[in-house]
Amino acid sequence: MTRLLPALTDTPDRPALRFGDRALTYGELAGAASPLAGRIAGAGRVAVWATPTLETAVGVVAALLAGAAAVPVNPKSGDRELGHIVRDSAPDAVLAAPDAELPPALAGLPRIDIDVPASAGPVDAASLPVEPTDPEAPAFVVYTSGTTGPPKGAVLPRRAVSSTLDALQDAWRWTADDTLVHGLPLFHVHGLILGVIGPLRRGGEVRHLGRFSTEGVTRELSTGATMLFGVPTMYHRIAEALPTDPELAKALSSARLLVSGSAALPVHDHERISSATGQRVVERYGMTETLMNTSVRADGEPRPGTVGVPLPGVELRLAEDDGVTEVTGAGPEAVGEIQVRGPNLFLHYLNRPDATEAAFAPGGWFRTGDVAVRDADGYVRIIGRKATDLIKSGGYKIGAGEIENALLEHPAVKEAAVTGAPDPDLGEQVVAWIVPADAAHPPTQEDLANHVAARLSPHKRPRTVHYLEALPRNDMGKILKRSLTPNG
Ligand code: MCA
Ligand code: AMP
Repeated sequence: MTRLLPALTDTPDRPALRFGDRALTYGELAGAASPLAGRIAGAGRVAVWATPTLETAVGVVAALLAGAAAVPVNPKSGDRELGHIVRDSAPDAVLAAPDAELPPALAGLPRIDIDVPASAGPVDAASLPVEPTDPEAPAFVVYTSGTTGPPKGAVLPRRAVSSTLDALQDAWRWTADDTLVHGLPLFHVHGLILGVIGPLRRGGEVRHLGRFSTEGVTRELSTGATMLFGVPTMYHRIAEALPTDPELAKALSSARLLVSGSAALPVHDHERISSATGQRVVERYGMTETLMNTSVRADGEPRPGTVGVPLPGVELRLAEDDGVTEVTGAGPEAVGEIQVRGPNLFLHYLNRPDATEAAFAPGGWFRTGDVAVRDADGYVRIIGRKATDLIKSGGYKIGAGEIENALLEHPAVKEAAVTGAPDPDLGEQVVAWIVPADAAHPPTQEDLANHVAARLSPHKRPRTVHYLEALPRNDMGKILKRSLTPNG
């Protein structure tokens, strides 16, 4: 495996990318990315200011061509989060759209503008940069939250990217004739690796909505798009809109494949969508560290409430609480932590050998922390997760500890605990429990939300704040999060 994206030179006239009214064929993409790759040749890692734009896609393709690991950065990252990512990943440069204003945390890095000329290319194969031949060479460093501390950078090798995308080709019958539409952010695996590099590896087209809307989905699926990717919040919003939006129902009915992932899609939303459109949403299950593990197959039996079966090449087992004994049998009693092994796995967490070691069980099994059961025919049902301090909100993974630390830096906060609460739209929402420094003058909810958004990211902000006189603690002083219920 050398070329990750053979269509760059094999099918130069076919459409590759469309963001709003700007589009590139494969030839034009090669023409824009190839000189940029030349400019970053020799770099170990490059940060990519990952706005939902054509420039981000071109920048990432250039990094892949140059053999530099791309570190996609959330352009809404607050100063604390961004400072950590820049220090930890130590990129050689930052790639950004020419009109992007970069915050001070990135000011110390050489900036390379991602120029997308109105017409460039095609480029013949011999003139493209020589990509790394080592399948273990890092392709991406993607930051992901843990229960405590700042986010960890998962180092993803080229073979993880190619193997996961090729397994999805098989599971979803994904071809160059597919046009994918989505409005996912481009700084996570879902929107970037699956949602941009996925179609480019197949030689098909991706149309990005800039931001998700049911109108955008309707427009693109009515004008040639064949596949939709989204997080459950997006499918929930679709399900809510369907009863009063016949055009949306018609557009979805015409799609070849609707895929949901990043969190569980409630059965109720599955049912509302299938009764209004005749389509079954296909769920797949993955993780930043493992890329994709399982999926309902396009040619398989849809089974709402499950994430399907292991993808080709992925080994999956359920492990007992000791983390090593395999759970045998099937059915609701055979519960265990999902552990996976295969070419889809990351290499390690950047600068965190301790966390990398803790993430693996003997034999190279990666501990996902997700708890599941299996149907007799192997379909996996995720029923929970081991860590209560991880929250999935809108498909984003959010660590409670990271938000607690940020809240404790607010001068009006004496003590803080963070939990997740069920939310019909976001799946879970971030809830903060605060002991104010001065009970007579507690900080407002808006103040605390802005404080967290400015330091970490807007999606990590608490959506609900409860004020307490003291946090419930056990004799050891540990916060009893299970006692933190609105009526408790
Ligand atoms: C709101 N905003 C603020 C504040 N409040 N900004 C600063 N300070 C504040 N206090 C801004 C936000 O930045 C945003 O701006 C806008 O207001 C709305 O924000 P929010 O309310 O958070 O948006 P939402 O409508 O609730 O978002 C729902 C969503 C989003 C669109 C579904 O959660 C989303 O895109 N989720 C996708 C997550 C994802 O891709 N996960 C993949 C990771 P603006 O309007 O400008 O944006 S998981 C993964 O990759 C694995 C491998 C997997 O399995 O897929
Ligand atoms: P992240 O670390 O942000 O990549 O998120 C990975 C986590 O998202 C997994 O460990 C699961 O908890 C969750 N996840 C992803 N896809 C699904 C799905 N289809 N159903 C349930 N949970 C999912």
